[in-house]
Amino acid sequence: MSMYQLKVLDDTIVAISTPLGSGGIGIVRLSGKEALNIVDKMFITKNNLKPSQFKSYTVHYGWVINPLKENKQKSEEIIDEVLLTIMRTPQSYTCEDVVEISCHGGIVPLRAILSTAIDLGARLAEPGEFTKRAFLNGRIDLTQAEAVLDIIRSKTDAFLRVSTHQLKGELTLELESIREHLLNVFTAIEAVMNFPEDDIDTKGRGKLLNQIKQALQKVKRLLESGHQGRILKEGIKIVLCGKPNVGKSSLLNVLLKQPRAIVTDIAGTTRDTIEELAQIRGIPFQLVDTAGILEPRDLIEQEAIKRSHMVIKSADLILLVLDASQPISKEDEELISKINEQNVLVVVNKRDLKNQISEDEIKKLLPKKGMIRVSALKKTGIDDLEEAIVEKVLQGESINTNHILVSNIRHINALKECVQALEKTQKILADGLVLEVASEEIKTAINHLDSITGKNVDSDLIDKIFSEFCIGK
Ligand SMILES: Nc1nc2c(ncn2[C@@H]2O[C@H](COP(=O)(O)OP(=O)(O)OP(=O)(O)O)[C@@H](O)[C@H]2O)c(=O)[nH]1
Ligand SMILES: [Mg+2]
Repeated sequence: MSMYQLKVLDDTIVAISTPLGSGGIGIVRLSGKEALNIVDKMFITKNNLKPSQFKSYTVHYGWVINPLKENKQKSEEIIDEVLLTIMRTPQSYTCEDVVEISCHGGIVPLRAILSTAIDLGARLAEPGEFTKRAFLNGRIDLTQAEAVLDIIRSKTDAFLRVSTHQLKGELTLELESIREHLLNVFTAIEAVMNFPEDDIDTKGRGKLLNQIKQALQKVKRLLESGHQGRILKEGIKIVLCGKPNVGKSSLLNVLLKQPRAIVTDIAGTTRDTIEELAQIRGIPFQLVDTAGILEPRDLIEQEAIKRSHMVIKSADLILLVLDASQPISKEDEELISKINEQNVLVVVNKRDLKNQISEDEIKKLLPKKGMIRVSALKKTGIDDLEEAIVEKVLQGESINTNHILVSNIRHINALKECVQALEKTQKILADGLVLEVASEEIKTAINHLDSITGKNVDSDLIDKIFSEFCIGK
């Protein structure tokens, strides 16, 4: 057990756990040894029972009072009418005694209850401190704590599903099974090292190699899922670019299913970049419309061009919009040369008009980029466009949210390190080199796995992870 886990958790924390604003219900949550004693002093019921007498998992109706206000009539001490939920240690969110006070969801009652609890000896919780206690008390591991944050922040149903799997501990289970595998190899090598007289022969090394290979495959599979996991978590930035008047803004509106950007037949309608979030087949997208202007006529247009260039560079996927009713021009080609290195999907718009652009031309100018014909005006070809976008983003794979998907960059980095260490081990064993070095590498690989679950991380990292949470969680 690290120093960190030995840190005493003997103070009692309190926080407002619901968003600050008006709502039907607001919740103040307390956790710690003194939680029940503190609430005893600030809660009254008709039958005069005290919260410390209540059974776990029971709910009680009553009033929160401020016992510290002196010389007031009893009615004036009352802060709010509340329901009290009791969850006793160890079966609670934090594993400690937890009391939730559900009051009316307004800033004033919430703050008054909070400050009364603080006056009675509770300490204002740090961001994520309830979840941190659940981790330090061993109820959840780090991947599960991180899943809590992912659930709160998830932008799509698909990512919510991924996160709930992680919260249930499925990633942990997989990591544990890999760890066990490696531990077996480690023990086998250590045994040989301790009894050098029965040094392993080629056959023995082969067996160990095989086990390392299996573990490596599992780690790599997890790592590969990181691509999809990241997409579901972070979303994809799609930038619409093209000459003026080709229909970029019209297309943005169609994809958003709402008339967000101004559309006119005047070239240079869009000047500022316009950004909106959209969900296409469960994947979160940030759609960005840009100005089509090529030759600035004034300062505003100059700035517009600068902004377009900037977002184009940061795009995960560019939709290059062309106007089917006009032959490809020098301006189009100029633009193409600027984005050719990036991930591009060609969208030939205005397919309702007489076509002037052939597939061969596009293939020559933008080899292997993919092309789709649509009409933003008539809203045709949009399904195919959405499919092509998803295909481009997922590179032909489909997302299965019922599998373990690694989505956290911290996990991905640790898995990469683990792969490196295992590949080194493989090489050492295959080349018949010193076993000591191999066992060191396996230890390194195991340590990286342990850093994911939180078995082996330093306290600074833990503090950093939980500081990203909101207060009250
Ligand atoms: N016939 C036809 N017209 C379209 C289509 N899509 C857009 N338009 C028209 O083309 C004109 C320009 O559309 P916008 O969406 O403003 O074009 P843009 O690319 O955003 O132009 P800038 O903002 O100036 O760069 C408008 O008159 C649209 O109605 C289409 O699929 N078919
Ligand atoms: Mg526009």
